[in-house]
Amino acid sequence: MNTTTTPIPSPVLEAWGLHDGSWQIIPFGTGLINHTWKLERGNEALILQRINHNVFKTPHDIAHNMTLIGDFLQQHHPSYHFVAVKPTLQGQPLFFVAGHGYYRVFPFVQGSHTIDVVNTPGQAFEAARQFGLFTKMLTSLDVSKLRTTIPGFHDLTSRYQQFLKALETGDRDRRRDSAELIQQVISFSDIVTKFEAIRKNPDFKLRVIHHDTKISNVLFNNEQKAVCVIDLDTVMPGYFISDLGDMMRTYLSPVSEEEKDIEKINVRAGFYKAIMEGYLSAMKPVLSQAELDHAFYSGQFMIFMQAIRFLTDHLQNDVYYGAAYPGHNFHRARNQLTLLSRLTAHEKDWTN
Ligand code: GN1
Ligand code: MG
Repeated sequence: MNTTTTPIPSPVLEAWGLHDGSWQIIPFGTGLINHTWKLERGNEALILQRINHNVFKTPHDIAHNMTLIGDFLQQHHPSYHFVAVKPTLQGQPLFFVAGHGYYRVFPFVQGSHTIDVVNTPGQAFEAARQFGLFTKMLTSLDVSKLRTTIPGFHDLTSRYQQFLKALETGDRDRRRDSAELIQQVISFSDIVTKFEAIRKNPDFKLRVIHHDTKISNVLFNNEQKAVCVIDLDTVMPGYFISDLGDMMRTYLSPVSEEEKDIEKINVRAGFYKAIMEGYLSAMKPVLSQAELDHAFYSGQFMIFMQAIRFLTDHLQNDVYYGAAYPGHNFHRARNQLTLLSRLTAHEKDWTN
């Protein structure tokens, strides 16, 4: 869990020559996994991040992927604004401090801003188009050259197995108190069966997928146009359903996964349309018919997987996501299962 009080060891600032006291250091962003700070001096700005080593066990694989993608884009799409890391004074992409972990620095893209909540269909369209363009531009990059930064990250089958295991081994009281949510998860298990079919279907291509397409991972300019995507740690081979689906998961409802009042959760039809139009404006030429036929399913896939991840973590005493209040991951899971039901209610209208 991201806390804002974590100090930055001085060798880190020294590694990039940022230790002369002239930089103002401010905790930044809302990510759950890594720690992020913004460094400001006059009109200069940088982003410093500590990579969560429990989650990303091989940070050099992230650096490898970023170099591969950065070089490919530089060669084939030089006008794309790829945010490459700023190397240390020694020319390294990462800096390791024993007992603290791996750090890296990015330039802050001047004139850009991020948003935390999708308020208009135009924002959804812009973001979806950028995530689509990202994958499309990288279509001819050999995905087998990319390293897997989190094994099994969006493997729904294995996530479901972890959930079933937590039903046996998780905290006894939490299992009892979660009985209703557990039943809801089980009632949606055909989403796993469909995923298994996708994995066996040769018409589903492994592509360069972002795997975390929340709106705060898109940089917007002052004209409210999306410029590029960021937070590339989970970029690795995957299926398009991960990216399209995570946008449905995070843009459709006016309230986020943090909302405890499930009455406020709602699927906004205009935003569904905007996500689809934005994503397909980039990706339609490269998707197969079988992939296109699973556009709606992608939302169910991602919302279900996130519900399982939150509920599994709750049953396992919040070891992965942490909890800012008792029952935090229970409420997040309940939120996601509500969203899944509300999306599924549109299944007949939105699939053809
Ligand atoms: C984590 O750290 P953050 O917020 O970018 C998680 C995503 C989840 C998300 C849920 C590496 O992303 O998969 O969808 O929380 N990232 C990892 O808010 O587990
Ligand atoms: Mg992320």
